[in-house]
Amino acid sequence: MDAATTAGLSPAPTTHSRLLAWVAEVTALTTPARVVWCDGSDGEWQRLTGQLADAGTLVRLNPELKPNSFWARTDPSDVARVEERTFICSVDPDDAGPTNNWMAPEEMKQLLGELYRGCMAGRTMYVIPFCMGPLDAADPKFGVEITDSAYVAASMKIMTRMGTPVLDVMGADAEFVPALHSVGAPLAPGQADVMWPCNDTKYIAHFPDTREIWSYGSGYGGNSLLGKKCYSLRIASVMARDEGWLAEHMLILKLTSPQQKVHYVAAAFPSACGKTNLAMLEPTIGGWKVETLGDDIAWMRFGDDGRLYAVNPEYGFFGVAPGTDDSTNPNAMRTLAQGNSLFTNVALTDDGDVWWEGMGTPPAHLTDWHGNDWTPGSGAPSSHPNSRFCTPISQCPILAPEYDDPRGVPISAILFGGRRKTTVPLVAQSRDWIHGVFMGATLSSETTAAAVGQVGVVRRDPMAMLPFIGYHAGDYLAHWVDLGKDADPDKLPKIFQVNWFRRGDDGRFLWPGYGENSRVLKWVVERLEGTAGAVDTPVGLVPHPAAIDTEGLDLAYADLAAALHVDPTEWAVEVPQIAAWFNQFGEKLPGILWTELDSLKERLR
Ligand code: SAT
Ligand code: MN
Repeated sequence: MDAATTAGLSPAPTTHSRLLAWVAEVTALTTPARVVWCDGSDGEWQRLTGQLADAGTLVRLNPELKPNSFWARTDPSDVARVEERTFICSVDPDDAGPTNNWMAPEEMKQLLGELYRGCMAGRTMYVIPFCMGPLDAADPKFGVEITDSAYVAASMKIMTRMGTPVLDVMGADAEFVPALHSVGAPLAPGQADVMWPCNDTKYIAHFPDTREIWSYGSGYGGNSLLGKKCYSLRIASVMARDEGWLAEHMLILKLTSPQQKVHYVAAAFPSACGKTNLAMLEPTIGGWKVETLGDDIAWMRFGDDGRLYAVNPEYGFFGVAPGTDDSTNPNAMRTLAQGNSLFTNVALTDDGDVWWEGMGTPPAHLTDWHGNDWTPGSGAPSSHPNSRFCTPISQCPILAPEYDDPRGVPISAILFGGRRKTTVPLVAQSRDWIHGVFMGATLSSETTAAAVGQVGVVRRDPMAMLPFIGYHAGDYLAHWVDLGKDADPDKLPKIFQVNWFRRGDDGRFLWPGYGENSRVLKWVVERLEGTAGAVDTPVGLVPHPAAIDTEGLDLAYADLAAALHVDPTEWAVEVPQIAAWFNQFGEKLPGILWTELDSLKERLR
């Protein structure tokens, strides 16, 4: 079947023969009713969102409150990433390692090939050329997503550089990552569609050896917007291993001190632990300024000057909605106020705006994420804890102008953070690169609603990349170690560990977080510039409470001291857990990380 004729629209807008062949092959396999090549235009957005609104998948929000914006509700079973159904299909099972699900590539392709057969019947197949990172990069990273979800096509316009400009730069033979997605819900002739088509059977499959992505059964962001976690982390981490760079789950921010000194900071936190809030932070200390470059993913390469430069491959924010408001993240609220956004699984107000938990006093009536009437007495939250906003990065009022610079920005500091009630101090600086890699390798966090499964369980999450490393985690840690070996230590970013989430014995947060985290960033900068002191503790260099600027902050000294406290008995519990964590990587774990663990044990004695 010929894609262009099936479309009954314009002919395929490319002469890229491998792309045309792949589109023809997928068309023949999945038998869509029509094929549409996405051009990325505003007209196309209007068409897609209009059709989705007609179909009942989207509800148009009040244009006076949220112009050109829409509310979506998913099937209640399709609300988060499905890590159990996510596979790294390397040829050698050892390349997937103990932290990934593995299936042989031929076996997965056979299995999914059967599921894909006829799976787009009655639907439109969208072909979305996209580029992760600036199009004018020296080595632009292209992808093409084929999907039968108009919601995905519309979301990809926000999250990536996509459409005709990408095809133009791809020309006739550029390399690209083929990324196939289907919701797995074919329509028989005359069959009415449902609001959120998806399938109980789900597979999120990656083929790192051939750099392909096949996703089936889910329409939810992280499972279906394949440029994001699937490409920019799982596949890109493999590219990065092979090409000597890093693809990381990190925000990028620009920090300017009152003396007008600029530092760029990258920070890794697991999903739903506040990356978007930190990326858009409004400092509470005078004279400091934060600007945003990215809130989720950083690609980092060494520049000719020996420094590590970071680029945000994305073009939008896909942030957790609940907890976001004018006090916790005013810049996100200003970004959203401009409209042009999709909101998924939040609540709808009676005047056609969105609402979610954390926005202050709830209205007397809402439509909740299930589509039901909701009142403050309803008992259950109005919004799913992993409900999301999807909004263009260009609307961020504190966007750093260099966010679009293909050379990226030189990183001075890397923060590794997790959500831990106990043990881990508010901030600690590593002694050197290897100690910093050890901090990242042993990072742990309580699980959140961003992935299907139990919430609040502590798990190790190396560099906040546990669900996103596209190869053996031991090899990944060795890659981090190796990059430091060849680099000039003075030019390497300094590595810090942070924990905004430590609690007192009474369960209350010891540190206020949000904008107040600027006080921790200030100490980080003072460490970079050699002007702040630190206490040498068994786990790293920790500020004395007096070294944190608390001017204007209503915080008991005892709470700050407790937030910074390193308790050897708590850490003694951690040591065997780290050893068990390391043991599963066998020979692949760089020996130097065992040496780091031994030194930690020694210092704890
Ligand atoms: O749904 S996403 O995977 O894109 C968000 C996240 O879990 O970080
Ligand atoms: Mn994320």
